[in-house]
Amino acid sequence: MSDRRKFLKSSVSAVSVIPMIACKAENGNSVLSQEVVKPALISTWNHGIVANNAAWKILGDNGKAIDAVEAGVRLTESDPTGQSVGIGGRPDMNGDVTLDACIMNEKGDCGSVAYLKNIEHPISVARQVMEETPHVMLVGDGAKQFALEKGHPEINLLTDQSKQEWQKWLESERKVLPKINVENHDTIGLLALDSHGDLSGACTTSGAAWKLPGRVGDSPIIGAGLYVDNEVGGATATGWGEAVIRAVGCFLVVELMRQGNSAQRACELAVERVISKNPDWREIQVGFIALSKDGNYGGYCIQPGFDYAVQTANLDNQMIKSGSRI
Ligand code: SD4
Repeated sequence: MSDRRKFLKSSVSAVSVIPMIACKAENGNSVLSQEVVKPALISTWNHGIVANNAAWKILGDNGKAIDAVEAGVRLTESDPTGQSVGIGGRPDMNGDVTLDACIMNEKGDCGSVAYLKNIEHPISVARQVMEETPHVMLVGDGAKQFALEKGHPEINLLTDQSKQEWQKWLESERKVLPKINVENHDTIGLLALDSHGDLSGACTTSGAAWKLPGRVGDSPIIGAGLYVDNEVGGATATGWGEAVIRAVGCFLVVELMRQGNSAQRACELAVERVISKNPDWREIQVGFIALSKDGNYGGYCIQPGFDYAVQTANLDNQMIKSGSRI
């Protein structure tokens, strides 16, 4: 994978390659915007490259953003080497792998599952909740029953590697708060703008390693781990979910874009909000990525180490090192 990774300097985004045009923000201020770049994709961490490749095939065929984001993150869910998503995810303190996921389309419809066990593709279950039920969120046994009824097979998600790490943790001082950052946080969040100009997003994770049984993070919470507004843009989060929930992080990023901030600036301001709401911010990682309606993108985080994958009509699929507060 690493030879496919091409790092760009932090905060360099489509802004540098797209002609800028002046326009008015909702608050009446003059802001710089840019021509629409579509299709466009942005996703968290280095598994984003593979997810983007799958999503791009759909977008390149004039497919829909919602199909692209689901197809992209399903690959990550199936990869046993990714220890924070789907199969191979690190378990909770009892040794159970529990999955959280949510999805949102261009109409503002959303679906979510949390604390889901033994199902390979929580993102597809979340989409079925969105499209085939009157509800937004199913959790635990109910979510699993729904998934089984929809034909998802029951499988073991705990790989030998994650089991061994868990057993090692049991013999250690058993800290609930896991190590931060790339060592332990690699939820996939994927945002897409399709050739029709529509936005969608998906987010899926096994959550924090060694968490208390029953713990649910930000990733399946609409507005916290993911938010999409087709008039403005979308955002998704990674890192210590408790801190993201406290700031309703992704809704905040989208609202900041609505107020005229670029995707990059909105992520930076949202990280500042997280910092202001979490006195322990130096000990945790939180990162946001965002994609605006015009294909402008950005990302920002607290700790160095976060990177994200971007592919647009003007840019080959590549890793970008996120700017960080520390
Ligand atoms: C959580 N936000 O459950 C997720 C974990 C994560 O990258 O993002 N890992 O808190």
